[in-house]
Amino acid sequence: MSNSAFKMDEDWLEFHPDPSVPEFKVPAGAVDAHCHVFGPGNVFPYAPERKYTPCDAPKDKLWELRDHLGFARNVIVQASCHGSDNRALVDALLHSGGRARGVASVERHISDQELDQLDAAGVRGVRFNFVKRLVDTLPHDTLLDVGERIQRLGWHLVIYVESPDLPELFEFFSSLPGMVVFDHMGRPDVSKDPNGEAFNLFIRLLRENENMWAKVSCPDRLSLAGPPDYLDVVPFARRVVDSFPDRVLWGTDWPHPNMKSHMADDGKLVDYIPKIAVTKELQQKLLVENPMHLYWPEEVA
Ligand code: 0GY
Repeated sequence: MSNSAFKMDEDWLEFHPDPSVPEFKVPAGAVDAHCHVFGPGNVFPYAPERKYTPCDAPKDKLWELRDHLGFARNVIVQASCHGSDNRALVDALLHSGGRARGVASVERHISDQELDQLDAAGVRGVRFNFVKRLVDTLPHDTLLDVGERIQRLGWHLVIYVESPDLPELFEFFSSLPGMVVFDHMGRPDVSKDPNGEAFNLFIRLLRENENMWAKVSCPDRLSLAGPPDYLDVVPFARRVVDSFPDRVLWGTDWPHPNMKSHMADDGKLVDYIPKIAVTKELQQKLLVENPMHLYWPEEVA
């Protein structure tokens, strides 16, 4: 596949062309709660300030994957290559037949009216990126300001941060208003002890702050052992699921931006789920109840 308006990075790994059919059957109504749409670049240009140029990963491909894996819904998360231009995200939400909700990126000067428009399209949260290779400036002030302003809409914050940066950000994150979701378990170093100091701090953050949730996603990104089982990530994700069964989400992370070691087979990623959520009850919470509570609360009794 090639971009019509943008040339993807030389070392870009494209999403898997033919993912396997998962052996694990996700429960009815399951939500893929972390995935992206990219472009197409000739319709929705990538942001000038982006740190990478991806391959196009348009909405129709995402719907195909959703159906192939057996999911019912998607939560589409704005990625840094689109900056704070949420048009590709909004377009996907408006063409999802109500089966996708979104997490946007916004600038501090966004108006209440613009926030209302995003809300009408299906946005339910705002993402702030503290991963230094992906952004030029860290968003402390904007986060506090926007974090307060989105409370009237019932939205939540999504934070992408890496484990080495958590100690200095711990107090700041603890002061944030409303619900806060951490991407990819705060990116632990899985060569370390899942019960050691670094991951204990992430667990403590969630234990001390009942407003905080975690995505137990991206074993492919975190693993040093590699595919297809990503066994070195399992103890970390299991610990989070077992400790906070009502505050965890799971997503494919399709189209897996910035993967360098390999490209995940999305079907195998689904087969990873029962290793980290080991009972039917935990699977139901992880894949259905929790994401429905956060993204489609009006449909939950
Ligand atoms: C992910 C992870 C990555 C990229 C982004 O916004 C982004 O560009 O989130 C990454 O490079 O680790 O969640 O997609």
